[in-house]
Formats: sequence, structure tokens, C-alpha cells
Amino acid sequence: MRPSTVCVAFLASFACSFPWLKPEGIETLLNHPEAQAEITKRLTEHEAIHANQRETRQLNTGLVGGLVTLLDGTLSAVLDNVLGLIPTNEAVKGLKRFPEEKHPYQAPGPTDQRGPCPGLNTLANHGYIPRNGIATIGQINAATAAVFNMGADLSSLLATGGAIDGGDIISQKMSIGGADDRVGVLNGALNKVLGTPSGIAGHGKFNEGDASATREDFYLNGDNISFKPELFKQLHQQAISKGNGTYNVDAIKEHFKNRYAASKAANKQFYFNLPSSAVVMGAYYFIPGFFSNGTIGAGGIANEASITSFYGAKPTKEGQWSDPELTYTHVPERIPEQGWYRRATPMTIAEAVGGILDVYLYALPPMGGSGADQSWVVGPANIPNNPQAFSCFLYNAIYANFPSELFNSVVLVETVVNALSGLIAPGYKALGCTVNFPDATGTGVSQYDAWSKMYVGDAKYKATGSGWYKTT
Ligand code: HEM
Ligand SMILES: *[C@@H]1O[C@H](CO)[C@@H](O)[C@H](O)[C@H]1NC(C)=O
Ligand SMILES: *[C@@H]1O[C@H](CO)[C@@H](O)[C@H](O)[C@H]1NC(C)=O
Ligand SMILES: CC(=O)N[C@H]1CO[C@H](CO)[C@@H](O)[C@@H]1O
Repeated sequence: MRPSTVCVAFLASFACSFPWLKPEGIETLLNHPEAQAEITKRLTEHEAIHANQRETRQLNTGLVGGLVTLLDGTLSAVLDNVLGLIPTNEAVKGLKRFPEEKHPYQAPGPTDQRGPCPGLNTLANHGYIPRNGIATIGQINAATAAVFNMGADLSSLLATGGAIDGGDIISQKMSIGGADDRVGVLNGALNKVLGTPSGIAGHGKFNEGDASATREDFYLNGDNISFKPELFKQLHQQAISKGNGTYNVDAIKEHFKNRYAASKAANKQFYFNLPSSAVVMGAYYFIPGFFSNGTIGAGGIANEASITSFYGAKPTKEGQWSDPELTYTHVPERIPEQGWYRRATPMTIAEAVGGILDVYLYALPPMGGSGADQSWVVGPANIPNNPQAFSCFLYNAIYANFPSELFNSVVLVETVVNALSGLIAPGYKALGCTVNFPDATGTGVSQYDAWSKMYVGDAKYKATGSGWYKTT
């Protein structure tokens, strides 16, 4: 396939995938007064605690604002001895209730793909995306909006990342699990030549990463996809001790901190670097952010009944949710049968980045990966600590990451990268970022190296678990 053909197909569909590139939309969010107040409060608290350790980081240079949530925990709820805390009727008034009759639950069959994302697995098990687990960017955008109220900006970014790094960008299809011959150029007919795309479970690229909430690291036991009951048990323990019985932001942050430490200690090929590390940290925030019954920050609750259903975590004893020794088995992911309310407001990139930042600042996990000689190869230095600057940094990291993945997998090279950059540049500007990645201006590959080093660091190329590292 000639690159020009590829780009034409790519370009046209790409423009449609980004309806969010509207400055007004993002601006409104960044100026949200509650969001600003909350992030300022969190950062101030954080700064007070860490003032001594971190002279080099500064608070608030150009803090534009940020996120809508992180308010979890200030809610009114009633106690139910089977479901745990459930939101008051006031908190769910006017919200859309699920499941829907025309989207019944059905367990996946043997050839259906399921993967590391409980959100996408749930959507497939209810037929909001194809039940075989092979979906297009458009299908994922529509389904994540319909059931979870994910903003089109956020779903486009995630799903496009999935298609580029783990799927087929021409048909815009991806497997929500591992590699699948039904995905690829000409529906896989050319996979023998080009290779079979990895699926969103492809490790160390844009998507799947180490230190996940309930999935084992890629290099430990070689299974990066399956739900691990023991890890869910640990998450449940944090819900009890930190979340006052809910899987709120405080609970997930503590779980992440522990998971990072445990993974780094156990995994000789540990890799935690931008941008995949941001996907991992974002996914933690998604637990209360999307699975809460009702709207997070407005009375919605990430209660036991909701979280276990979406995760397919089946308690081994009923009605024992307050027992820290409670164990779980796995069943397919499902929208809670007894009824569940979707959040009222879309989660945009701005909110997700605020969530990532909150998780990041709490745990301060070093970015990087293990080198061949057991050294630690550092990722990017100086990661900004305010949402706006962090968003811009993240965009750069995504760009710094794409070329290596494209060179690594399919035959699409610089032309695609340039097209991509040109098309995403407006969104990047909308967030108030300076558009300075080398590909946007057509400047040379030499500059790319320095820029890639700044945003992704040496770890991408030198860490053994990066998915890029080669032993030759
Ligand atoms: C829009 C397209 C989406 C894509 C491409 C995507 C992809 C992924 C990937 C690759 C992971 C693995 C990250 C890791 O290694 O930790 C993941 C995890 C996760 N995702 Fe998604 N996701 C999407 C949407 C959603 C939605 C809508 C939700 C919630 C409703 C969600 C909730 C989660 C959660 C909670 C995890 C963490 C799983 C764990 O316990 O380890 N995702 N997702
Ligand atoms: C914890 O939850 C109980 C209800 O189970 C509630 O009465 C109490 O106020 C909550 N405590 C905090 C600190 O939120
Ligand atoms: C969600 O909240 C509603 C209203 O309070 C309640 O009827 C329902 O059982 C809850 N569902 C779950 C899964 O907690
Ligand atoms: C890239 C990828 O998909 N990695 C592995 C994830 O885990 C499964 C086993 O469960 C492996 O087969 C994949 O190779």
C-alpha cells in the first residue's frame, strides 16, 4: 500500500473522529469555577505536604483550572445491607437508568474478544459494540457516550490511540482484547505480510501498561489481560479503609500507590512511562468516574454493587461486603441488574487529565522503565503539576510515542505522522498549548529526537519492557 493512499483514507475519517476540537467547549470547562476551586485546593494541600521534598516543582504557574470532580466523598447516601451504600433518590433524579431492554446481557462466546478494559468488555457483553469484541472508533465513541457519558473528545483520543497502535487505522477497527486475524488491512488478508495488530492489549504502546488496578503486568506470568481476583481483593480493602466503603478517589489512589510499588519490585521488565502510564492512571480514575451509580461529585456512589458488576467481580460470600477478607471470582462484566444510573455530565479530556494528575500527585510514581542491566532508565523529566500544562505535556508525549509504534508495526511512516499531527494540532491549541511538535511544522527528524527525549525520555527505547526495546 502506498502511503498516499493510506493518508487519504485516514485523513477523511480522522476529521470526523474529532468533533471535540472546538475551543469554546474546552474553554468553558477549564473555566468551571468549582473545578478551579477544587484543583487549587488539592494542589495547595499537596504542596504543603511535599514542600520540603520538591523545591524544583512549583505550584500554580498559570493554573487555568481543571476538573469537575474529585469531590467524591461529600455525598449523601443510604445504607443497604446487600448493595452497600446507595445514592439517595435526590442524587439520581432525572438521570438515565440502565440496563436497557434492547441491550440484554449475554456472556461472550469462545471466539469473542475481551481484554483489559472492563468498560469496553461491558459494552460488548450488552451489544453496545459488536459482541465479538471487534469495533471501530465510531462504534466505540457512540457506545461509550450512550452508556457511560464519556465525552467525544476523550473517547476519540483513547479509541484512536487504540486503532493506531493496536488496530488497523484504515478500517479504524480494533480488537478490544489481543491480536485477532479479523483485524488488519483488508480485514486481515494482508496480516501475513504486515503482521497482525496487537489489539488494545498490546503492551507498552499507547494502551495496556503495568501497575494496572486488577490486571497483572505483562511480563509477570505473561497474562496482561485477565481479571485477577487477588488484586481486586486489595482494591476492595482500600474501599473499606480509605473509601469509607466505596471505591472513591481516595481508595483508588491508595490502591495505585501500592500497585506501583509492588509491580516495580516484582517485575524485572517494569515499564511505566508516558503516554501509556497516563492511560493506566486515567483508568484508575475511571473506576469512580464512570462506574459510580449516579454522577461522581453530585451524589453518585462507587458502591460495591456497581463496581463488582462492571468488573465481573463475584463475591464468594453474599452480603459480606464490609469484610476485608472477602474474596472474589470472575464472571463476565455486566451493567448492574438491579438498575444503575449513568453520570449526568460527559467526562471530557479536561476532567480525565485532572483525575490522572490527582492520582499522579498522590503517588508521585517515577516515570521510566527497567533497563537490561537492571538499571532504571528515566522517562521524561519535569512533568508539570497543573492540569493545563499537564494536558499539553501529555499531547506531546502522545506524539512523541506514535512514530516509534508506527515504525514498529505497520508500514506507515512519516507521512502518517505528519497528517496526524496536523489534524490533532487544533485540539492541542484549544487546550491553550503551544503547538511545537516537530512534525506539525514539517521540520526534520533530527529535532524529533530531542523532542522525543523531552516528552518520553530514554525509557521508551532503552527499557526492556517498553515494547520497543530490541535485543539485537
Ligand atoms: C474509549 C475507549 C477505551 C479504550 C480504548 C480503553 C482502553 C483501555 C485499556 C487499554 C486499558 C488497560 C490499561 C491498563 O493497562 O491499566 C483499560 C483499562 C481500564 N478501562 Fe478502559 N478504555 C476505553 C474506555 C473505557 C470506559 C468507557 C471505561 C469505563 C466506563 C473504562 C474503564 C477502564 C478501567 C476501570 C480500567 C482499569 C482496568 C483494571 O482494573 O486494570 N475504559 N482501558
Ligand atoms: C462513612 O459512611 C457512613 C455510612 O456508612 C456515614 O454515616 C459516615 O458519615 C461516613 N463517614 C465519612 C467520614 O464520610
Ligand atoms: C443505584 O441507585 C439506585 C437509586 O438509589 C438504586 O435503586 C439501585 O439499586 C442502585 N444500584 C446499584 C448497582 O447500586
Ligand atoms: C501484547 C499482548 O497481547 N501480550 C500478551 C498478553 O497476554 C496474553 C496471555 O494472556 C499473551 O498471549 C499476549 O501475548
